Amino acid sequence: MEMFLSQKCKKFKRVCETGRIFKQRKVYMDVSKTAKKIKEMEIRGAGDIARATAKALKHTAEKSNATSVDEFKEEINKSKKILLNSRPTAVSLPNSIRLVTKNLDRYSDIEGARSNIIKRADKFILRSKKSIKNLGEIGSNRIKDGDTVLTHCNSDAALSVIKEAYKTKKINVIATESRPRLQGKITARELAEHGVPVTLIVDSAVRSFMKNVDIVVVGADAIGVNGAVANKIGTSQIALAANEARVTFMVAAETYKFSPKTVIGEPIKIEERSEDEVWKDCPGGICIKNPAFDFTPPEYIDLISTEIGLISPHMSYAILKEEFDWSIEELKNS
Ligand code: RUB
Repeated sequence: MEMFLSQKCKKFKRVCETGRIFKQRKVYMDVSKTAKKIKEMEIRGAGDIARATAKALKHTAEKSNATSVDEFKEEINKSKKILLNSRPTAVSLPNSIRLVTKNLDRYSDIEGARSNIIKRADKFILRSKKSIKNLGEIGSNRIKDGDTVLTHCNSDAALSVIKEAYKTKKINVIATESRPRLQGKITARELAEHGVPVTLIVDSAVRSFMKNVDIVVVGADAIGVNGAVANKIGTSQIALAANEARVTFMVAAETYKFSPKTVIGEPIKIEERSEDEVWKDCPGGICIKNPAFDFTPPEYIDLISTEIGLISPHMSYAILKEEFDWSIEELKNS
């Protein structure tokens, strides 16, 4: 009889364990879906990537069936890893994780840890949206009535500056196509729907048009401690053409686009995407390179419009110090 009971007990335990693993897998399934969407660019643009990341961590916390705080922390850490592997250049992704999971180690009970993640994720998403609005208002003051603005790719931050300027000034926008994924078409459509006069040009036409441009406004995926800006491939060529024509070059970026790890010498990684994006049925014997981003050196950047004001790229260290309260030791170990 005793043996029979212990066998039943073991079976019951196995069923419970399988159920727990299944529920755990379900938690990761949601995070994996978000990571896949980011990788395949269904979710794209550094700000959207950051907000989707915060939302995915919030869902992990909400859905967790962990039975101990250590198990909960393990689930969050695993979710972090899945998300981190999705796209390498947008520093907004690790920054969003850093801000949402901050202080997690301090919690010794599941409910405390859970509500900390949920609150922080909501706060980050709200703050991110407010930042875009604020930097738009600030940056728009640099656009004058009658200006022609050139923008590249599709950036919510850059569009916020442009749309804010359009509220009170007559402006024209030139949007570049942004090969190979053609995000410039999203920008052109969005501006046209907003009523802003917009002209779409191919990327190679930038220098020809630069003589008609008053100000360039682009977004950022990451900004290094030296003030260099990583943004959609082609941005640095536009900066070069703007510099030659003495046209103001402004970057619109929330402060969570600054990269803390560059302070300790970690380089910003430029994502290399599939060659299929450039030429799907490419014949043999041809090598295709498809870097998604490039670096614009600080010398070519006049201003960065952030939610806490207009800054010179040379102020990057100060922004990093103010935004993220880290020590060098912490950065080395994170
Ligand atoms: C998008 C891109 C955008 C920045 C900033 O590249 O380079 O300029 O991400 O965007 P991709 P936002 O399409 O490859 O993601 O201001 O929306 O954060």
